[in-house]
Amino acid sequence: MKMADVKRVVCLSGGVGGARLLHGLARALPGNSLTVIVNTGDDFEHWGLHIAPDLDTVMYTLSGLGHEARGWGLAEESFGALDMVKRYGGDDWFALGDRDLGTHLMRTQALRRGETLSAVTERLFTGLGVHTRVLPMADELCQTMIDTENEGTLPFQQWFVKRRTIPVVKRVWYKGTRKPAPGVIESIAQADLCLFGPSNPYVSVDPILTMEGVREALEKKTVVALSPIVGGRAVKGPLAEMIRSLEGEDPTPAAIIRHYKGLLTGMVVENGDEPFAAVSNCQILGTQTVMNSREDSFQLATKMLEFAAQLA
Ligand code: FO1
Repeated sequence: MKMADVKRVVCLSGGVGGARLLHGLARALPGNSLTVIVNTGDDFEHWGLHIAPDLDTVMYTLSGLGHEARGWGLAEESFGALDMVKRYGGDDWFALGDRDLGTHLMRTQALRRGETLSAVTERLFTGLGVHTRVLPMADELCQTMIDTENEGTLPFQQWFVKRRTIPVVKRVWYKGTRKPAPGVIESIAQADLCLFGPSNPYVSVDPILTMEGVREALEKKTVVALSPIVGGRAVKGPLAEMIRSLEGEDPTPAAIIRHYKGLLTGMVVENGDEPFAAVSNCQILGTQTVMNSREDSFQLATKMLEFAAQLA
């Protein structure tokens, strides 16, 4: 397929790395052609509010309001409310900023009056001037649960933020709905290309794949992933250790390809990583994949789209 014939693209995404690629994809594609399906397995209730970290990371990144270096939260932020919670002896392990709180208040209020997560997500994105179509993977909760070696089962944020990913992971599973949000299956079915951001397979992409019909819809499509492993290390987060503990393998792009069990048509890997990505029936493009600027994201998105189009 020629790039000019690509009309609809779907990208599955987690938080930080995925959001950086999305920024480039949104720039590289004509308006209305990109649909993003975001992991909500990280969602949880904190201080009585519904927090959706990956949706917010995508929203803040696409709107240009995000904290570039940290990857999550807002760039211009203060933590006065958090300081007060600390003084009262409340839960202070999850850093909600003062401006960020506005997002959680609006979302929680809307959910309590019966609006769906999809509907409030659309309203919040539009409010920040983001017109890319972004769908949560589900309207109801489906929470990523981590079985650890020494500390039992922890909900994702307790393991990731409170325990700083120290407890060794034995198993990852998903508790809650399997019903995808409206538009999820349809957007995949209508897509010319499907992409996976450089997101952690176990805690960012797999939750989306467990939604009913998602894997089956993707099996009919050209699916290209951006490798979250570069030079034998995770670009961000605990993925390398998870591959070791969950698969008993070294962290390589090939381990990620095998994990998806035949779902990937192609993978984009870092220059030099091609020999570590050799798995039959999966085509490889080696290029610069680490995104240190908006220009890097745009260049990488363009190359990934051209590669995927050529495989379609
Ligand atoms: N990540 C942290 O490591 N520590 C935090 O205190 C923290 C607060 C936070 C607040 C709002 C938000 O949207 C995200 C936040 N994150 C924080 C990031 C987030 O929990 C993780 O990066 C994702 O869930 C993993 O994709």
